[in-house]
Amino acid sequence: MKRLLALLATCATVLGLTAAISPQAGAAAAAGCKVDYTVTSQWQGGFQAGVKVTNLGAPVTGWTLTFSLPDAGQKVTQGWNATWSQSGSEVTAAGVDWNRTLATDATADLGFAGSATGANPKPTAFRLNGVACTGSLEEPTPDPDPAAGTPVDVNGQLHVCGVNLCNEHDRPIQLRGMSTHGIQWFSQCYNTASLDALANDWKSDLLRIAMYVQEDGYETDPTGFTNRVNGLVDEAEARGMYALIDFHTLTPGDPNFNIDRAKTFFASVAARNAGKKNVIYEIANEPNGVSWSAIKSYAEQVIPVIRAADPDAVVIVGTRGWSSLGVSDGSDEGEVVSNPVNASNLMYAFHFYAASHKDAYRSTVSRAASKLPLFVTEFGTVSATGGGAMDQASTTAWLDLLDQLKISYANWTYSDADESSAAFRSGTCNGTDYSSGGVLSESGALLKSRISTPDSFPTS
Ligand code: IDC
Repeated sequence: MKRLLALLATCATVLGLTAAISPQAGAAAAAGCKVDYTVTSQWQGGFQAGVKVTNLGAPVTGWTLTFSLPDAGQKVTQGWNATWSQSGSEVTAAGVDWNRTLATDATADLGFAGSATGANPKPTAFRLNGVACTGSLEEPTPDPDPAAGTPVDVNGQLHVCGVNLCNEHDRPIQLRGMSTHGIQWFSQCYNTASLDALANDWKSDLLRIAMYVQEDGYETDPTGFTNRVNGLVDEAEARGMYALIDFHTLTPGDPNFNIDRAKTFFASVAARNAGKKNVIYEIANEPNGVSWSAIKSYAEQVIPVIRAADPDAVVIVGTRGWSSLGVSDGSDEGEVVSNPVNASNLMYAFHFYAASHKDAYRSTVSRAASKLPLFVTEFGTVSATGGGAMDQASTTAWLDLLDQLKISYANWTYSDADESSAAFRSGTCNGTDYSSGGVLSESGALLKSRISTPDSFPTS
């Protein structure tokens, strides 16, 4: 009897499908919703998929997306950006706090990892709050005319526009790229072959240059480190990538401890690089154990030094609690919103480590993104120690969210450090191969697959 019911259900699904592709039925149900379903990767016994749902009807607050998985061997094992459950072939994804309100034409990007023991057909019968999503069979339309050229060719000098990072055409863009490890330890990883791979194979839009101030960094040799940073700015420029100059303060956590060094360093790099279009200045990596007002005071002293030499460059300032917008210190973005840095063309840094920082941090970013210009100048796929297991589900939830909000990001690290956050396997930088799949860590493989997809920089 059970089997018969299942069979009937399958027939109903197939019938539903047939009805949906007939032109009359498609036109009649156009007001419901649309789903773009994409299998982003597939392997023996499993797969990962993205589900982008667009609400074509009246605004909703609180929603449930249901669909069925046609093959009995298909099971959702993990999901993100929604609360997921499965009963038989029926899958349910319920909106979570940062996407539960969907205006008309608004979209939510969900995803899941699944097992598939047999065939892995596309799901059917997508319904949003019970209404059929007749757009589910549409193929996404490819960008008819993707802009040619490198990221810097296409976007030119950047500036902050509202809460976004905009290009020279005054259109919001998202930059996706990688951060170096500490250049005092890993300079062997930044050479012609590795930077070619970053620009050409990874199609990275940016290189973040992490110049630690302490821990054998800048303070031990200011001239030497300034020259090394400038050299990497030139390497990035030659390959059409943006260069994020990161004054990597970490311990001590109060950036004011380094304020004289910051003024000297930024006066020099800003004067030297003022004529370039590819430079962004990040003035304090991760303030910690210090109030927002102390960070703001530091920023208001360092920014004028940069502006005096390079008036039009974007500047990014770290936030309280290791650049968590205060969340890791029990605060939130409110302290910045109510007391912003007195400077224009400025963005605020947000950092996360996917295995440590999850829903509460994502909610903060979703909320803050409509009030503050945010740039994820550093994040890891692993725990905040830089090690431990990669959290694929949380990383994917984060990256989907950043894509949706057009928030730029750089991943820690483009290096072969002996820790799971590194993109390359230990020992890679002793050789010359940065391109084959074999040199990538688990984290590197995931990041390369995300960063190397085509950019869609608007030019008009
Ligand atoms: C870590 C490195 C590790 C190094 C340590 C030294 O991964 O090899 O020994 O710094 O300070 C941050 C920091 C970043 C950390 C990273 C991982 O910005 O410097 O790198 N992390 O712990 N914030 C959160 C995590």
